[in-house]
Amino acid sequence: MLVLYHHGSSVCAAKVRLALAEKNLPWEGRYIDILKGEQFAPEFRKLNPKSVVPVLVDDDRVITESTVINEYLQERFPQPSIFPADPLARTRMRVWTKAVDEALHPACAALTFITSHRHTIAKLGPEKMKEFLDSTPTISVTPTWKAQKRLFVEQGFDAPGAHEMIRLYDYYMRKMDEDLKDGPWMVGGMFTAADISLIPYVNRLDMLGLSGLWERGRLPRLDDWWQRVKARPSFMPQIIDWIPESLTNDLRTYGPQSWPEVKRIVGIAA
Ligand SMILES: N[C@@H](CCC(=O)N[C@@H](CS)C(=O)NCC(=O)O)C(=O)O
Repeated sequence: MLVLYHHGSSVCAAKVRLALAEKNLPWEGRYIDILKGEQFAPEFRKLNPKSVVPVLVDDDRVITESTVINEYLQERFPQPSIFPADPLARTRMRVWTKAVDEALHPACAALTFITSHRHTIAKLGPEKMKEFLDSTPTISVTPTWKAQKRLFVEQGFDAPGAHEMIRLYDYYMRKMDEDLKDGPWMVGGMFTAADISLIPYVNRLDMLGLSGLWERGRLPRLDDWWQRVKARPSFMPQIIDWIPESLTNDLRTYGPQSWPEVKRIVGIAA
């Protein structure tokens, strides 16, 4: 039996839920509320010392890192495949899954905390919020996440590096649009792990009311890809339905308030 430790707001966990659905694999969930600090519980830390979701347990085998988990699922359950057959297309897919892990994910964590999660965390009250920030291990979402998360929560857009992270996010949206010239999917005609890796990150911007980054003709190929993604049967149940209502409300309330600032930072004319 496949057991997934996950959370509704986790982009990385969403990648794995999508892969499981696209491969028609049954799984059981263990819900870890990462905005309440459940990832810091000693039992979970035994599974992943970084205190991050997702974690996949396949019988007694523990697998961490969302991209590695999706590779494992592909190798263990090859059909239906989420990897292209052609080795060169596979390299293009992996360049994308690597970019997500190395750059887009830290940019997304920063943007989400700056625009919305800082307000959600504040609702914990000062004592619980301090405990939440203090509990992050030294090596977590990234090797510098502990200190950065605190600054993003405390200072929002004024935190050091905040603007660079937002420009980095936008850079990858533009890069997606460029690669989609060979579409309809990220590496050509087949829906692959590259699309799966990117969907939760585009959805995050959409939920935060920041879809102006690609709409109104700015990134038309990305806009079309996004419509195709939303029409897939896996989209609603694996992405949207898992996001708790209170969190959806926070993302949809606080996110759009930051659009004027985001627009200014990436240089979209008024
Ligand atoms: N490289 C890891 C990153 C996992 C990660 O950053 N998970 C986030 C949610 S997407 C998390 O659990 N964060 C907990 C925290 O910020 O304390 C992966 O791809 O699985």
